[in-house]
Amino acid sequence: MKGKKIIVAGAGKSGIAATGLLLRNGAKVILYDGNTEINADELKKTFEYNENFDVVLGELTDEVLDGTDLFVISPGISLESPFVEKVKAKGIEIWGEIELAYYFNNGKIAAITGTNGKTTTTTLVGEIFKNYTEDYLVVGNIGLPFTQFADSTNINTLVAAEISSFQLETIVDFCPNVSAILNLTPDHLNRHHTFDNYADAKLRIAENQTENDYMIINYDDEETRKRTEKITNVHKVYFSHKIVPDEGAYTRDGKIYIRENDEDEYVLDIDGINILGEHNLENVLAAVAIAYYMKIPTEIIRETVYAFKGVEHRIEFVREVKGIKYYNDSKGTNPDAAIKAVKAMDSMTFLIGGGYDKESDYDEWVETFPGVVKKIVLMGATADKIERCCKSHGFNEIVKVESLKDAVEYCYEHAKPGDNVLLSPACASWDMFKSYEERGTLFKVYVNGLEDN
Ligand code: UMA
Repeated sequence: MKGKKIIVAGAGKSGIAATGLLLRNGAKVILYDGNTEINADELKKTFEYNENFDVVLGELTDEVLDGTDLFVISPGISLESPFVEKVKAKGIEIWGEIELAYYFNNGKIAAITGTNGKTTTTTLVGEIFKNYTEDYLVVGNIGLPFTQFADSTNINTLVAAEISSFQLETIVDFCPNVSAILNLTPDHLNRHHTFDNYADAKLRIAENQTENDYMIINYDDEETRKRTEKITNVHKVYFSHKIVPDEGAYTRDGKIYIRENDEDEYVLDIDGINILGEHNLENVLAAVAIAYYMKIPTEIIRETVYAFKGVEHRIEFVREVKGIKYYNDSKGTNPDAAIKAVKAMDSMTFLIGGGYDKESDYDEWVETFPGVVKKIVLMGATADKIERCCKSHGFNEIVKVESLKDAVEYCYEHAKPGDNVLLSPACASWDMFKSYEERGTLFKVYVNGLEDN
């Protein structure tokens, strides 16, 4: 890279990290962004090695492009953008930010993709690595660009990377030691146009892998299983909670096992998992298989899974008080996400809902209440609207409160041992809070303040 002229497109998180990496390693970098409102001078101050650095905003001219050795593109930029067409026409090589990170990487990579569950699985794999070694990274679509750390890795570094379809569209040689596809349902069709294109981008995660590498596949997700059938270049293993695969992770009699060379190794008891719902059992199975094939001892996998409380604000177990379990799902900011949380509840539940009005439709959410929700405790701008919706579905166990604190206190006074209390508002937080994070954090403060005697 030394002395090469490289254009980095996109001045978001990925572009800034990629620029920093390239400057540290002696390249001449032009950071390009279509947004002319960006302050170029401020941007220049970000980098220590800024004598080889320039910023171009707005239009990308032939003059800037001429003599360019490499074009590094951020995941948010479509390959169909007119300026990218221009780059292709000039025969300049295009790498995604992940490809650039891979070029500098010396570590062992577990790359995780799929439509849902990527963040939870990547976080759990990262926690497992953390309990095994100090030399680990959790990077990628999860929010920390891989390029920020790629050149500080060594052969012992373990990398847990969440990888999106956008990032996979622009790989060249990227080859993880272990790849995983969690599931495939249509998403990002505005960029990929068809489900086939989207799925094909995801499958590229295994494109450069060999028989010495592993690809972990969700057997129970038909789309994933079928679409990976044609892949033959990599050692494929499966995870399932329905069948016993020839090789991989599976469940039997309430336990998770790994099967390898016709031998079964016990990993953990499903009872010990603290993240709820079938979707989370799949995430745990995936993480177990990924960690196992990254050669992490099963005791460490077991201890980490037992200690893992999930991603913050997503069906996060907070505490048990007087036999009542409290869950924080403040990230349930729309009915779809909130439905997953209700479905994940394993006993009768006091549900705290309501918030900022995004004009969502609450019918499907309310339809999941019978047999699970004992009482809905409503607050915020949508309280009346949700109340009407509940009543129209014949669900009348409704209480309205003025604040989140009142909601927690009501549940504390009325729930019985064995019940759950779940904050999963199905609404954004902005009527009463700055963010869903603030709402979730306050919920935890109130719950942690409850007396347990
Ligand atoms: N830009 C242009 N021209 C364009 C489009 C964008 O110049 O045609 C510029 C914008 O003006 C902006 C910059 O590109 O300045 C933004 O780049 P970006 O969208 O790639 O954003 P980053 O901040 O670099 O964040 C990206 C990922 N974003 C996307 O894939 C859209 C982040 O995933 C990721 O966490 C981050 O890199 C670190 O690796 C976010 C995401 O929404 C969370 N991902 C999707 C998802 O999870 O569903 C795939």
